[in-house]
Amino acid sequence: MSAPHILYIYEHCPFCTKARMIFGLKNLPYEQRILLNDDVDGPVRMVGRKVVPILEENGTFMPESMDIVAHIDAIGTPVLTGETRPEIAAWLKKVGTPLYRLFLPRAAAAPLPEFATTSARAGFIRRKEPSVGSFSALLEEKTDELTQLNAMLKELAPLIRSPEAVNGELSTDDIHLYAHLHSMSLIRGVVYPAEVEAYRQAMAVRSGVGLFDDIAV
Ligand SMILES: N[C@@H](CCC(=O)N[C@@H](CS)C(=O)NCC(=O)O)C(=O)O
Repeated sequence: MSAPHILYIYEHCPFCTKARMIFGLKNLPYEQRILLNDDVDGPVRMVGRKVVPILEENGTFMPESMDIVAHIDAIGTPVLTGETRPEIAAWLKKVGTPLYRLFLPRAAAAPLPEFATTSARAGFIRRKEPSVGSFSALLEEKTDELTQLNAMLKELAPLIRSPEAVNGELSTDDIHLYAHLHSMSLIRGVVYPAEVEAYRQAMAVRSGVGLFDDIAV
């Protein structure tokens, strides 16, 4: 029998990482369908706008990553039962700006299925480059953003209570944190302190969402 859930995603999309993670954390099967980045009609037909992730369940469609996470977690015994911590939210907020600036040009260059056609890749570059400035400058090996990111990872290390769950028990903080670290894994030159590295590796296995380390630019 085919899986009762279909998830429409882009591989580079951090919100999609969040939706994918909950299936792995709960050990539930799902079918993943990767849309081309310039496929407008597909998502519009499903949810009325161009957006991913989209969850299909019994012919109905649900957007919004954290709604999908909550919906799937409610099946059987929930796993995201731990408390969240404000210091994790604060760290995620802070890291967002340098991460986004370094991540976008690398996503645009990566061999990802959502960019399998020239028009899909070109459209992404056209839409995203104005928001962060020249992609080529941000692809330099040494940038202020990379220095900032590495300093911030040193601050994250002591906040990690266990490689299995940032707060000791799985919570939505793990969903947000691993989605950030997953995006970060596309950036070459990032230095992961031991605690962060242990967490990344454990969460990759537990969530079933593999890191981009092998294709980092
Ligand atoms: N609030 C939404 C945001 C989803 C989102 O922004 N997805 C991006 C991809 S990372 C998207 O589909 N953007 C429209 C586009 O690429 O044209 C969620 O949490 O699921």
